Amino acid sequence: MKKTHTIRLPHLGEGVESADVSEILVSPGDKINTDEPIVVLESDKASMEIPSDIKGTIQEVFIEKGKEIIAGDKIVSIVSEEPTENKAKEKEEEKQEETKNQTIEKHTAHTTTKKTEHTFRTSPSVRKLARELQISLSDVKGSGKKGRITREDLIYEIKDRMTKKGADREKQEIDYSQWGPVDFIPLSKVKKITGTRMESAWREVPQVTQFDKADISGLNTYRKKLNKENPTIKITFLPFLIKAVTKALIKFPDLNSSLSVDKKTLIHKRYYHIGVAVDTPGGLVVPVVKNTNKKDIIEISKELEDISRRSREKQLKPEELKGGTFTISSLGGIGGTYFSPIVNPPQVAILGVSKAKKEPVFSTSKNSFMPKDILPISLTYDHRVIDGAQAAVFTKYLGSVLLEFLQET
Ligand code: CAO
Repeated sequence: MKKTHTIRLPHLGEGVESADVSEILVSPGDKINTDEPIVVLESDKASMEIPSDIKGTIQEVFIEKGKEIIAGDKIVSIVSEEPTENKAKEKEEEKQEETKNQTIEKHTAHTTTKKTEHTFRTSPSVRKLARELQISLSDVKGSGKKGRITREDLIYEIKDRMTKKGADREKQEIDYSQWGPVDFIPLSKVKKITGTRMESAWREVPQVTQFDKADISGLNTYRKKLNKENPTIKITFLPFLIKAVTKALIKFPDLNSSLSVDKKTLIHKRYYHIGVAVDTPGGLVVPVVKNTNKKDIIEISKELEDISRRSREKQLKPEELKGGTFTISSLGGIGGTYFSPIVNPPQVAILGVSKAKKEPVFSTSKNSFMPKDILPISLTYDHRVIDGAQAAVFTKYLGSVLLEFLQET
């Protein structure tokens, strides 16, 4: 049986005699559920929503936006679709609680700017459920009008938490000792930091590695000559690589760049600061050799000797680890043929260098194989910025620059 109910403005709390209608959320003909808001009121101390305690269809709206109303005034009439007597009592209790909450809010509104549970827009039943499940409403994203938290929003938050909890459970420590003896080795601070950076670089940067070989026979002869002329310093392959890479970066500025945060702009850097991966007992550190376009092989060699020693002695200043535009990771002193280094964001490329070896290379002019010093190089690049063809052209050009050192001998 259908029944018409009139919703009146309840008593708003101590000291609040009236309120202005700031928003009317329903119109005649609208279907409304219990707990759904009908109107938003603003008093001089607080903003509050008046929910319906009846499920039905709005028949008439008695209030006007901007007008003041007082307790007892008619708000709307609703034609109910089912008997509501049993539920009405329960709803009345919740309504009283809501009014109590609003009163608390009113009292705290001028005393603090911190949001309390009462300041979030939601229905009493959602508020009650959140309280029972010990979920703070500040953690729930409201999808309703003016950020109102609906029952579905709360359920979504609960599901989200349950999924996360499930994932955490999957990550639970495995008891490896069940299969044999184990030792627990705490990671060094540097290793932990490197791990986090590598993880995010791997996740965020779509990276590809281009492998190539460079003939460094001439460079090696020149290096030996320089070493003889400068007996107080040790000149390895690395300073030559730094110089050659710098020349290549000047020619291909995309590789000496960073992507803007909104990923819409490429920032070309017109300075050349090369990071060098140094293996230390505490883990990997990457000090930066600055302005490599303005330094010669001897200056870079001295600087490399100094920073690799201070890296191992943990004597680097934080400034010396910043500002790199490109990185070189050399495992040439150790061995291996090729490896794929990981891009060091916000840089967009990194060069991996492996151990040079004598290899037979066919000479068409001599129509025979000649022994050459061949350096394996691997360029890993951010594929959002650099295309495969660009990377291949870069490594080819780098090879030609390394070959040019032949002319210096
Ligand atoms: N091919 C052949 N020999 C090489 C070479 C190469 N590509 N690179 C270096 N060598 C030789 C050097 O000439 C030197 O030999 P001599 O003593 O006969 O001259 C010897 O190997 C040792 O060199 P080095 O490694 O001490 O010096 P470097 O300038 O080449 O490198 C540094 C310096 C700091 C980069 C290096 O010591 C280092 O720490 N490398 C490890 C970097 C690393 O861990 N990268 C991996 C990052 S990803 O996990």
